[in-house]
Formats: sequence, structure tokens, C-alpha cells
Amino acid sequence: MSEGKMNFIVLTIFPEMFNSFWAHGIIRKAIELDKISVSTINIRDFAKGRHKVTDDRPYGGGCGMVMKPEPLAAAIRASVARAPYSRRILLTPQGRVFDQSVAREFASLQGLILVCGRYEGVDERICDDFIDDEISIGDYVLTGGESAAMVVIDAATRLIPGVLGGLESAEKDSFSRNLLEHAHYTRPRTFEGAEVPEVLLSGNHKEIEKWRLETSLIRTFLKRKDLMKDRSLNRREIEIMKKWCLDIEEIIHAQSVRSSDSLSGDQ
Ligand code: 21W
Repeated sequence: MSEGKMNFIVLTIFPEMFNSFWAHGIIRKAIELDKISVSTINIRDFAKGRHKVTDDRPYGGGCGMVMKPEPLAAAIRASVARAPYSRRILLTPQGRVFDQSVAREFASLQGLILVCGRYEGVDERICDDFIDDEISIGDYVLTGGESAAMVVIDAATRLIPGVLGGLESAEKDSFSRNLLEHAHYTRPRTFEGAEVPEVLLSGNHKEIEKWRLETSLIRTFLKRKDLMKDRSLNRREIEIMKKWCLDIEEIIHAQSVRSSDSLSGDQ
């Protein structure tokens, strides 16, 4: 039954940033259930000299600092010794962009070594020889890789079998189907004058399920058409969308009949 536990090792100069990340919610539960094990390695511990320097000025000049290769190489070697089966990932704005399918790919691995860059970047020779994969979490500028490492761990962990409860299963999830989720409501029935949709109070599970699919489709259509374009629709979804077309055509038709009436009235 067990898929084996997933091992995350984070290499960072700010390991304390992860303390509260490990201590809450699903991540904490996954650790307690022994589905994942997590640890940090402080890159500074592998720096030489009294001042434990991890950065240096760039060859060729320019502003900003570069992460020195020796402490990083030593830290990565120590992580590989701890978890030799792991994929070594560098979090960098230049990486391939993380999405749900990359999350799925990572969730199936035995271990990830996540290297968090700081400063202007890491020495290129580290990328060449000590890294298997480079990942960005999107096209915006962060101050370092730590928050990105948390995003990757978070998204991968919830896909590990047994981490989420059966009801909140990851497969039912919106991005697994390239659809936004339907609207959610809880008590009270009336909140500051706004009502819960009648169908949800009806107890008719078939109708509720249909309403949810329909609101999922319409939300995706209105907010994220891009998701719909590379997605295959099933027969029910096509039925629902055809019905919209018919309804819209009916409205437009009624409208054009009226406007031609008023035009002829004018003339
Ligand atoms: C951001 C390092 C930009 C280097 C002018 C002066 C990891 C990240 C990061 C960072 C630069 C990820 C510049 C999405 C991200 C990360 C820190 C390049 C910029 N221009 N995913 N300096 N976005 N970011 N220098 O930023 O380490 S994954």
C-alpha cells in the first residue's frame, strides 16, 4: 500500500524561514503521518573562515553579489550523502515554470533537494555540475528561492497518496481537470442580505452536482478562458455549453426582432 516516504531537503542561508512552514496544516500532518520527511541545511555551515561568507563579487564587475560555489557544492554533497536518490533542484527565475503537472512529476519522486538562491544568483558552475533541474514559480521577481521552495513542497506534498483525506482528494481538484472550482457556501443561509443558492438547500444531489459543474464551467469561461482551450470537454460539458449557446441565441434573436420592429416603426 505505502508509496514510501518523500524526502525534502532545503538548502538555504535562512533555514529559520521554514520553521513555521513545517509546523502547520497539511504539511505538518504529512510529517506526522510519515508521508514526508523534511530538513534544512544551512549553506552558511559549509562556508569557510571566521565570517562564514557565502557570497562574493561578480567576475567581470557589475552590481550585486553572487553565491560562492564552494559552500553550495559542499552543502549539496552533504544532502546527496543523506538522500542519494533525490533530484537536485535549483529555484531560479530562469527555470522551467512550475505548474500542476510538474507538481505531479515531483510528487512521484523519492526525494527533492531544493537549493534556494539568494543575492543576484549562484555561480554558473553549480548549475552545470550539481543541479538536475531548474524551477521558477512564475514570471515575477522574488528576493530569493525560499518562498518558491515552499510552494513546490506544498503543491507536491498534497498530491502524495494518503496526505489529503479521501473526500478532499487531489484528483477531484480543479487544476487536475483544468476547471476552476464551483462556488462554496456555508452557514448562515442569509449573510448580510445575500442568500445561498436555492438548489444547494434542496437536497437533490443530482441537481447540486449539475449546478456545480455548470458554475465551474461558467467561471472558467469568464475568468480563465486559457484553461479551457487546451482541455477536452466531456459529453455532459458539451451539452451544458450548447445549452448556453441556444439560450444566448434565443435572447439575441428576440432582441433583433424587437430592434427591427422599432426600426421599421421609426421609418
Ligand atoms: C530574482 C535572483 C532576480 C536574481 C536588476 C538587478 C527562485 C524566483 C527565485 C532573484 C534575479 C523564482 C535584477 C520566480 C523568482 C529567486 C531571486 C536576477 C534581477 N535586475 N521564481 N537585479 N521568481 N529570485 N536579478 O524571483 O531566487 S524561484
